[in-house]
Amino acid sequence: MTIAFADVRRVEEIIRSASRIVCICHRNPDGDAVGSLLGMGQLIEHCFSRKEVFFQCVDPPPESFRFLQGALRMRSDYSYRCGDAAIILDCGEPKLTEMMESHPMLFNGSMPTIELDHHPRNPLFATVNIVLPDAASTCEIVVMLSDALGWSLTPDIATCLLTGVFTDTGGLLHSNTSPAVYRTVARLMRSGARREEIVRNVFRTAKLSTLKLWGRVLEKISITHEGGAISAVTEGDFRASGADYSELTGAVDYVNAVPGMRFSLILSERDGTVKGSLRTLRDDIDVSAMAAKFSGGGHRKAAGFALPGKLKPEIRWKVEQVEDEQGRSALR
Ligand SMILES: [Mn+2]
Repeated sequence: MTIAFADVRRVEEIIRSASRIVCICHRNPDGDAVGSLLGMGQLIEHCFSRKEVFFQCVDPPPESFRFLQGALRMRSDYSYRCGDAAIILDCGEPKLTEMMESHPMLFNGSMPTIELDHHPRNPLFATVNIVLPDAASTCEIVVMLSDALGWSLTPDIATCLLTGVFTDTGGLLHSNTSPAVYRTVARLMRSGARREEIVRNVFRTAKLSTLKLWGRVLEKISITHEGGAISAVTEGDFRASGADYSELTGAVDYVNAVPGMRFSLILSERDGTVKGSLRTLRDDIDVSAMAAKFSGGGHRKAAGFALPGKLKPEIRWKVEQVEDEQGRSALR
């Protein structure tokens, strides 16, 4: 897994020629999106003191990532000026930026764009596309690129990047945790990444509202004929628990813990959209193919989709009449 030399040079050229650089990550940003966005942008600031860098995302960073340096600089109101270049991070497809209508210049070739991503079916929509499906996280790619360019990392930047490496591997537990991931972790810790800070803020902190939401998710698990563990979260569940949408992240790994399942799925409802989050532990199941049937995508073992609509609760109760030893009928 390497970045082509020609791409490294093209990235260098685009960054060198731009006076303003906007870094963009996907909506509902996760740890890898926030980490790679802040890591990449602040690397540029650290290496080129004269460049202006913007951190753009249509949604604010989830609270658990606000301890990262630069997180409070994330905005949703970037406006294009001449001399700009864009770096798009962790976006498996352009629509995940939610900027296609508001900022067509990002997608029609009228400004130089660089895309750093690890989603396998990425349509390669930027001027330079560094898309490595074998990378466990986009942060891993940012580290490779930075090293190829001879840039230096600060402890704060290394902490941003290690956050994405940790979250996209589920704390180094998912099957995508390759030897390269451990090398990247070592590389970042040598640069001063504060591992304990990430563990405390991201993996060992859960708000009361999050725990209540997860309680609802776990309560509602059901097993399908196809061997799936499925749960669903309605808008009512979000309201009742006081949780916001980002707090659902991670719950699917618990649903996926049911032994013997082929896959797990959490359906969730927000603003007229039903989102599906799919996981599997099995090598012979490709959940990204399942997600693709609903116009979604992702990785073989972790994928998702979003469809316009609402969740319709369907509760089936069956009344079965049985007779006890005395021949009396009873309802069971
Ligand atoms: Mn990612």
